[in-house]
Amino acid sequence: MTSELAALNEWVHSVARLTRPDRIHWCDGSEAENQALTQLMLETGDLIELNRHSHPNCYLHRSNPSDVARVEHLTFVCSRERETAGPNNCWMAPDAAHAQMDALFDGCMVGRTLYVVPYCMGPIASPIARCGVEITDSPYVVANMRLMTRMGAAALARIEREGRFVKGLHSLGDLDPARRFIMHFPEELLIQSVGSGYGGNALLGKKCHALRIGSYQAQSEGWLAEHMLIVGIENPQGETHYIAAAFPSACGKTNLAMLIPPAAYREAGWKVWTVGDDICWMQPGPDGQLWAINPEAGFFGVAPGTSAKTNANALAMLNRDAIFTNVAVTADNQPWWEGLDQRVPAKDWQGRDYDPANGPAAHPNSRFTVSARQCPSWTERAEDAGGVPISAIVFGGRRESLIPLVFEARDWTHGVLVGAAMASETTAAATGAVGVVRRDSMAMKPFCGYNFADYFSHWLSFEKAGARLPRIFHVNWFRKDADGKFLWPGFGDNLRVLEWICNRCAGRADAVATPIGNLPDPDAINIEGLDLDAGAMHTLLHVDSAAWQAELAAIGEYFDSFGDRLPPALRGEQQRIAAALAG
Ligand code: GTP
Ligand code: SPV
Ligand code: MN
Repeated sequence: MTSELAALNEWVHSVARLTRPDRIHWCDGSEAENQALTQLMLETGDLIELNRHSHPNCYLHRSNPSDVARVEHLTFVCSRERETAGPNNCWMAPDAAHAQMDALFDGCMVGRTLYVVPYCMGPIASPIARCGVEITDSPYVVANMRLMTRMGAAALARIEREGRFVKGLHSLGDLDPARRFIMHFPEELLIQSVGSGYGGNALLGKKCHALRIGSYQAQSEGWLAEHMLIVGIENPQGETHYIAAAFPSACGKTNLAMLIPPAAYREAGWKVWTVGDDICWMQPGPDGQLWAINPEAGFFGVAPGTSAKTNANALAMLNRDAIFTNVAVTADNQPWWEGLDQRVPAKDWQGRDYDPANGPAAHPNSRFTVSARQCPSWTERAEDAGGVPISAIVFGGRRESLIPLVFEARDWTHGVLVGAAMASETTAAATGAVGVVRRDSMAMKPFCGYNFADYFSHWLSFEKAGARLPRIFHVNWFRKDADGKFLWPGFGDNLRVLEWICNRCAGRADAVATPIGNLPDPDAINIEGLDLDAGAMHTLLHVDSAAWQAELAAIGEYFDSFGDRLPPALRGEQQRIAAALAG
């Protein structure tokens, strides 16, 4: 055995001595292994087979009703110094966190199997990719990691070659929320999670590794780990622009990543290519551009609202080889959720006979897990070791008022301010109140593994000699009228806005300069064929100076919370815009 594998082996055995599993299983990612695990989960009830005619090889998992979303208040960054974690993270001293976690892990796998899950985040051959090993006692986690990452023998071979990997230790524990913690030790490249089997808390390659530990590594190594989709927009001339877009959880990344162009655009020859729907790792190439990979291999997407009308590509990939978590089922055992169609479900997400008095049939944060290759708009470019070049970075939030449909930052520093100042209404993707506007810088509030002030400085540092950085934009698909109805049709029609963005990148579209940034000319967005309310475009592109002055003051207060660590360039930018609005 090489010394690299010996080190991994030693770690696995030290974990086994603490957690005392009945068995240890090293995952190779094979089909035979997956079938055996599926069989086991059908026997234990962890999985329920769905209608094998309409949905072959699809399964339903019902999680513990207290364990259905990420838990930000139980998620910690345990850096040596509190200031390294910053005001944007819960912090615990590493020694205290280790003592607490060791007590919870003590004997937690008695009677269970310990699975060793080697995985690679990104194409196996990519220099931007990074490996990890997750130890877990949940076969559901193994099955999901197999879809979401490059899991098994190939990842283990890369680990053996490189000797470098992020360690993740996960146990379901007893699923009691009082004994649930998701701990990150960035200086040790270590993640420990106990008491939850849900997505981002338990599939440690995703938010824990690819974003929290990833962002920490990216800061010291000169790259970016972001909560962004990556999509290619090909125009009728065959020119493709890759766009990376950061929207908070449940704010439209999966939908935008696999958008289907409106009929007239399709007929004209527009195409949309999906590279990623949640996470983007990018680094400057020798040509000065930012090159991006999707570190994931699958989608863990929000089910409610997914329909033939809103996201036909998603529906098309969900009729085979998929895992559904906390959705409802119809009388003939097909998966169902609110917004799918007019059928009435038979059982709700908890397996009870459906009764509207109990609330939605599918949990609002119910999800599907599926291999990215099943998406009709998926592109082989997602396997490119070097990634794809990014033309535009787009920030966006869920804001019923104030924020225009689209605007463009004047330059990189302004763009970093636009990202840092982002705010959005909270959603069901995390526990807690829904619909409350909060600052969510770069959609990374729950995911940045270090102090936001240092993260903003890191973003600013990309502007240097030779850099050919993407243009930065902000969008808002969620403006509402006085009756609470969305003003913009959204979904496929968002391509109309992306068209303007691509045209700006290619130097083909005009813009109107305002204190908050550059907005499209009123007729620069193609609204042909849309049934918009009179005045909708005016409202969507209006800059309300008084309301924006209040917003800039609020952004200034938010920046105050980072004290002296805030980069002065951001403060200067905020003051400059505030003055321009007042003037
Ligand atoms: P995470 O996986 O949690 O990171 O979420 P996400 O950002 O990928 O969000 P997703 O695309 O799954 O969308 C979440 C919800 O927003 C779904 O219910 C969608 O139907 C809805 N949604 C997405 N795009 C639009 C849009 O353009 N307009 C409107 N009104 N709703 C949208
Ligand atoms: C999100 O909440 O942003 C998700 C789902 O993408 S989770 O994997 O739970 O983080
Ligand atoms: Mn997400």
